[in-house]
Amino acid sequence: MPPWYEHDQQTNERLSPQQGQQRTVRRDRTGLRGLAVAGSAPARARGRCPGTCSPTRPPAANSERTTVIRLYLINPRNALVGLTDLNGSRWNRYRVWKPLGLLTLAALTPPDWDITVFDENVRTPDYAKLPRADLVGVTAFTSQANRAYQIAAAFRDRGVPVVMGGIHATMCAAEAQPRVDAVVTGEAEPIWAQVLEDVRQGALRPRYEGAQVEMDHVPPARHDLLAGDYAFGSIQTTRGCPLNCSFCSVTSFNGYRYRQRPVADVVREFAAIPEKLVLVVDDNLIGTSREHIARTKELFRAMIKADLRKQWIAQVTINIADDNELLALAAQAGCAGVFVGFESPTAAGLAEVGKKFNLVRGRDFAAPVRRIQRHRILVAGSFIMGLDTDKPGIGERIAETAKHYGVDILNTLFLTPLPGTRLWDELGAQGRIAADRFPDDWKHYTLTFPVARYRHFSTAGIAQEMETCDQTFYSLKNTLRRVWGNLWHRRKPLIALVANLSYRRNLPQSRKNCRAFVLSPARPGTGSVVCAAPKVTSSTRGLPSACASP
Ligand code: B12
Ligand code: SF4
Repeated sequence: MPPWYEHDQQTNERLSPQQGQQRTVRRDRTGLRGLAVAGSAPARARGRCPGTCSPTRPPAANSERTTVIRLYLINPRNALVGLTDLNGSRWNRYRVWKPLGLLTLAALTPPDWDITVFDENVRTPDYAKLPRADLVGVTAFTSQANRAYQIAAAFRDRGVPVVMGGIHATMCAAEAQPRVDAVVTGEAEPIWAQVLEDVRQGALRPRYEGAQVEMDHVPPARHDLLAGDYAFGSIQTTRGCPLNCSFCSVTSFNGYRYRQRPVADVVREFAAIPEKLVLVVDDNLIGTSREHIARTKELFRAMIKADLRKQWIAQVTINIADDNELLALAAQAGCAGVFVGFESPTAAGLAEVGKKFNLVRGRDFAAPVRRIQRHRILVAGSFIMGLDTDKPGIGERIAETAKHYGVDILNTLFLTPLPGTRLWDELGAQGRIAADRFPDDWKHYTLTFPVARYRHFSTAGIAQEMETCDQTFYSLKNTLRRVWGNLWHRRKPLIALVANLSYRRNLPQSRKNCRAFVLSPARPGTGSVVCAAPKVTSSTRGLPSACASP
C-alpha cells in the first residue's frame, strides 16, 4: 500500500477486491479536498509538470482521511436535446435518453467511490454549490464537445481533475487533451479501473487507451443511478459493425467485428431496468449473418421465457423482414418499434454511402416494412440528405419515398462529416467542410445543420430541401392519416402519436435554428484539423448491414 493511504479508522472498511485498498482521500497542501494530478490547475500553479510528462506523485505530508471518494459523471447538454424543451411538454420525456456510456462506467467503478451522474439534458446543476468532487468524468458526442470543455474548465479552475472519454474524445484526442487532465480513448472497460487507481495515487496520466473488449467483460449498467426523469431505459447487447459506411463512426470506434453479449447477461440486465420502455442501443440488434440471427432468436426466446414485461425499440437491418420467425419472436419479446436506415431513395445514393446491403437487395422496401408492421412493430425510417448524387427536389423525394414505404416516423438528417469517418477524410481533402471553426462549430454537428459544402446545393438550398421534406411528411394531413392507420391496425398507436407529435412540435424550433445557421457570417475555412480516427483493429467479418445509425 502506498504510504499516503491510511486505514479508514472510522469504518475500518476494506476496499473492493479490484482495488484492494482502504477508503481514504488526501487533502493537498492547499487544503483543497481532492487528489493532486499532473497537469491539473493547482498542480500547474505549484509549478508541477504541465501534464504531458510522466506521472506526478502527491506529497505524503498533510494527509487527512475522509470516507468518501467522490466521482461526478457528466453528460453535457447538447443543442439538439435542448430543442425538446423538457419543461415545455411532457411528451418530450420520450425524447431524452439515458447516457448509457456513463452508467456503464459507473458499473466499472469500485464500490468505494461515491458516484453521482448528472445528465444536463434533463437539468444542469449549479456545480459550484455541490460538494467538491475528487474526480469528474465527462463524456461527449461531437455535438456536445464544447459544453464538455466548458464543464472541464470550470472544475479544473477549482482544482478538480477531469477525465474525458467517449466518441469525441477518441476521435479528437489531440483537441481534447489540453482541455482536460486525461483523455480515455475507445471502450473503457479494460482501462477505467487503472484511471481510478492512478487518481488515488495522484498519478493520473494524460492519455489512456481503451480497447475493444469481449462482451462478457461488459458489466450490467448502473440503471439505479438515473431514475425518474426518463420514459426509456437503455441497454446494449452487441458492439461493432462490419460495414464501415462512409458517414458513420461506429466501425472506427467499436471495430468491424460484431460482438454479442452472452444472452443470460442481457436478460438479467433487462430485468433490472426500472423503466417499462427500453432503447436497445445496438447499431444493429439482429446482425447480418446466419449465426448472428440465430443468436438473436436465442436472445428473444430467453427474453420471452423471462417474462420481462418490457416494450423496447431497437436499430435493425431491413433483413429482419425476411425472417417471419424472427419477427414473431421479436414481437413476443416486447419489440414495439425498429429504426431502419434506408439512407437514400436512390441506388446511386446507397452506393455513394457504401450501404451496399440495401443496394444488393435492390428492392422496393414497402413490402418488407409492411411485413414488420404486421407484427404490430412500428418502423422509423432514417434518410440522409446532401449526398453528391442528390439533386434539387430531394426533400420532396425523400418524404414521398418514406410515405411509399409506409414508415411510421421519418428522421432525415444532413450528410455530416463526423470526425473519424471516411466522409470526414474525403470532404476534408476536398475542402468541403464548411463549418470548421473548431471546437466552437462542433455544436453544429448534430446532423441538423448543413455543415458541409454540398455538390448540388447551396447552404440555403439544402436547408430549404430539409424544410420541404419535414413539412411534407409531417403535414397535419399526413400525420393524422398515419396515426389513424396505427390506431386501426392496433400498432402501438400511443407511441406513434407521441413520436409524431413531438417531431411536429420541434420542427419550428429546428427550422429556426437551421435558418440562423444559414444566415450566419461566411466561414473562412481554416481547415484546422486536429482529429484523426484510430485504426480499426478487428478483422472484417460478415455482410454489410443497414442500420439507422447515426
Ligand atoms: C444510443 C445512441 C444515441 C441516443 C443517445 C443516448 C445517450 N444519451 O447517450 C440518441 C438516440 C439520443 C442519439 C442521438 C444522437 N446521436 Co447517437 N448514438 C447512439 C449509439 C447507437 C449508442 C451509444 C451508446 O449508448 N453506446 C453504449 C455505450 C456503453 O458506449 P459508449 O457511449 O461509447 O461508452 C463507452 C466508451 O465510449 C467509454 N466512454 C463513454 N463516455 C466516457 C466518459 C469517460 C470519462 C470515460 C473514461 C469513458 C467513456 O466508456 C463506455 C464503455 O466502454 C451510438 C453508436 C455507438 N455504437 O456508440 C450513436 C452515436 C454515438 N450517435 C451519433 C450521432 C451523430 C447522434 C446524433 C447527432 C444524431 C441525430 N441527429 O440524431 C444525435 C446527437 C445527440 C447528442 N447528444 O448530441 C454518432 C456520434 C458520432 C460523433 N462523433 O459524435 C454515433 C457514434 C453513431 C454514428 N453512426 O456515428 N444517439
Ligand atoms: S451506418 Fe450502420 S451499417 Fe453503416 S457502419 Fe454505421 S452501424 Fe454499420
